[in-house]
Amino acid sequence: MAILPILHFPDPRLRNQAQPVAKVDDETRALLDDMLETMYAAPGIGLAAPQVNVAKRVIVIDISEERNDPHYFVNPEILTQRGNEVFEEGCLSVPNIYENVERAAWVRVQALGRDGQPYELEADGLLAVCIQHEIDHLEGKLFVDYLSELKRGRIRKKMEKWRRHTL
Ligand code: GNR
Ligand code: NI
Repeated sequence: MAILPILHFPDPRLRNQAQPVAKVDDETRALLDDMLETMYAAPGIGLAAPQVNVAKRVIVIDISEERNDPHYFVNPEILTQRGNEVFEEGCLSVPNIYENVERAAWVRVQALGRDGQPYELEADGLLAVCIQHEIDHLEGKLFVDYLSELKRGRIRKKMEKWRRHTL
């Protein structure tokens, strides 16, 4: 197990399209385990592989208070979505920034689990938000892309300043 370094906006590597995983093997499971450890340490409620510089369609999520209910998503696809809901989002790749984003209120998602078996999951509330946020990362999309050009520019400036002070 290992804690992996997280890329930060505006790193261009966050903009790459992630590639499907051909087979859930021991290497994939090692990635899932490292991502989960990295997410818990951050701490965050979700993490997508591109955030740790791995261009694969792999996501981990745990929205539980107790941090003992991990969800693993390999090659996730949203099958159905319904409704709209605004939620204040943050992102481990855009630290200290929180902004409202509108997404589907309910999703049905299909993915492979840690064992490589396909499964489906229905989600609303925070889990639905998080699934959509993480799948966006696989497309090279960040929550700041839903904001105005002006806001995104301000966030980019803040991030560059934060980087100079903390890294
Ligand atoms: O830890 C996280 N919290 C969060 C809060 C509201 C909406 C989305 C998220 S995901 C984020 C972790 C992260 O950046 N995942 O990509
Ligand atoms: Ni994120």
